[in-house]
Amino acid sequence: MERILVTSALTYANGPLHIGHVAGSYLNADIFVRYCKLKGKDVIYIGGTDDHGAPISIKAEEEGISPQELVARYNKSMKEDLKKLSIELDNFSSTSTSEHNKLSQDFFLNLMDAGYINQKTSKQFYDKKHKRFLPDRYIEGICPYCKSPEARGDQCDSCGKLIDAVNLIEPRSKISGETPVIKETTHWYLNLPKFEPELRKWLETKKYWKDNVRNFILSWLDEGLIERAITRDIDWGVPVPLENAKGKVLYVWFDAPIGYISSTKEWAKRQGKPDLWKEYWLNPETKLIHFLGKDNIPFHTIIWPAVLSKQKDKYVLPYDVPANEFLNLEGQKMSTSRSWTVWVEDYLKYFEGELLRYVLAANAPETKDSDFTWKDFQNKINNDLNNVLGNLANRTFIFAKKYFDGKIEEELELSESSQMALRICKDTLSDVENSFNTYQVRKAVKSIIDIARSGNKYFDETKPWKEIKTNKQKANETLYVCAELLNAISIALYPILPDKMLELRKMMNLSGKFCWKDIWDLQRRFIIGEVSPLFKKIEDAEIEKQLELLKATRKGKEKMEHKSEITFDDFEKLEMRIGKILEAENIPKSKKLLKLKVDIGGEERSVVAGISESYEPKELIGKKVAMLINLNPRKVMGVESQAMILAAEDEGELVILVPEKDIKEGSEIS
Ligand code: B3M
Ligand code: ZN
Repeated sequence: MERILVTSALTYANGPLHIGHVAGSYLNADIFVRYCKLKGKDVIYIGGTDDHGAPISIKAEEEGISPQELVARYNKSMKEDLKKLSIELDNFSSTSTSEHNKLSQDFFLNLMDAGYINQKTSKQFYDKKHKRFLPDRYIEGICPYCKSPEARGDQCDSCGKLIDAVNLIEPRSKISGETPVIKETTHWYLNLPKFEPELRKWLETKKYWKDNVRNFILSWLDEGLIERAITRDIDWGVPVPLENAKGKVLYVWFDAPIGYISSTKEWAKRQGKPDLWKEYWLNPETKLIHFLGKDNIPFHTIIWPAVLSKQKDKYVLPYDVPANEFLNLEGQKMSTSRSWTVWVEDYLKYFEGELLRYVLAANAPETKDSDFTWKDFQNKINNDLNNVLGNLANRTFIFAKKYFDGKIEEELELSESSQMALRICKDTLSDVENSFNTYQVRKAVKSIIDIARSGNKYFDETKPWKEIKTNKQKANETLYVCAELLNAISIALYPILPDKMLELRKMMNLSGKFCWKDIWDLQRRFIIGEVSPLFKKIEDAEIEKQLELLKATRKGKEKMEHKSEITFDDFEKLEMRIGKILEAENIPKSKKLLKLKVDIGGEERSVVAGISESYEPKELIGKKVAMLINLNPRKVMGVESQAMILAAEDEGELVILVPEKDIKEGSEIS
């Protein structure tokens, strides 16, 4: 029997869930799973947190807590956030369980027995100050391929290439910031070149994979596979199960995908059928589908199938790997370290979870990077959901309640335009099926909203508000056709907006059990029950608030750049006094400069100040301000400046410094 096993990339448990995770692999997987369920397929959805690796131990060290505490915290918070977004995994596990440790060690030993692992001594970076090796993300430097300055020891985020840390240009230790030394260490390597012919043959059968995924793999293979170390010198991870490997752990990317299996095992146990996982993983008819972001492609399409294929048990290999590209935020690359992201828990303080599902689905980074902007969020909710879909439901229901006591009769004899409206809907639904089957969520969303759009047009053209006066049946016909469209939409849009569509069906007294079979059944009456608007408009002020919050969190995270220290003697050289502005005027042809005349205590100075974008000349006259008066005089646009006004800058706005109470001009500042 065909079974579908869907996974979402296991998220590093070093921070809470953000919209990049949702758009990258959770939402698209959830939508696909919900669609499969609509179709009555046997599908399970598995995921969890990736608890190992340098990002976790670095973060735990920073916070002064154990890695175990850290991962438990984020595993819990992610689980909660996913639930609030109606992302329903059958099991959400973590890779720091003992079951997972054991399974990963078995995987390693099986590969070793099969002759695919070699032990080698190699050179590695070592931090002398902290007396430890620096694997992967413990080291940063310039990418040897694309020259990005922020490459890490294992991978470059800019070009996606995997990196051998010793090839980094200008390497520096992430813990001490110092240039590391090179030391010898022993590791175990996966002999990828030995897999190459088999992998190529297997990939030949994957012509149906998305182009972005295939291209990525082909370029990888063409560069030639090399042996990859699958062990590390750190103390957080799955211990290498060998006598001579004390203190070494498995590389996080070796054990992480095994987490899909350990999570499925955990699920089976929870079902009270501990062997049930085998019916998925050890069944050649299972379709194993990994949803993930593009930076995870090589691990899932080359290393993971290689590892899976040499186990004692005969595991199914990935059937498809529908990788997404990246989601940017307001035109810039998302970055958690720079706080340029939207955390799900923050989002949920202001808006409903399903609205985010809609916008991320409509704008999914399926074939190229896409951009999340708050303005687009507002537009999509207000236009597609409120003005188009919400409006169709609202006008149909209100009309039915007002003139027909909520009862809409079926109509067998339909006018040309009614038949046409139904035909458009039916044709579009088969496009929608095709889109869902091929993970093209954006297209599916667009088609479904188009059904609602054509429904509104049909409503406008048939004018039931006119017909009701002369031909009640005609008015009923319009309502009947619109109700059929709404029924179809409620099922087709269920994978994207499950709770909203349940609400919609409740208003129409339709079954709350969603099933694709019920999408087309032109033989029924509808009874409209209690109705309320499905969506409400998002106001400009709500969006401005989000933009402000985004800017504010980022500002807090920006590193302040400091100048080098000076001595007190240096400071003493500055002569600063309070000056009173006597005159102020614009300097012709200059956008920023004002010409001022200032009294610094019985002596007048001419000053050029770059503050005209923040102040009008006349508001300055009479003000007392802080000034530096012994800077060499300079000519600016033909005017001599004999002193400087002190001002502070806040997001481009200059604010002049004034004494806290009125004091004499000429008073010295110290
Ligand atoms: N944790 C990388 C990531 O979160 C990694 C995925 C593991 S999937 C088995 O993007
Ligand atoms: Zn690069």
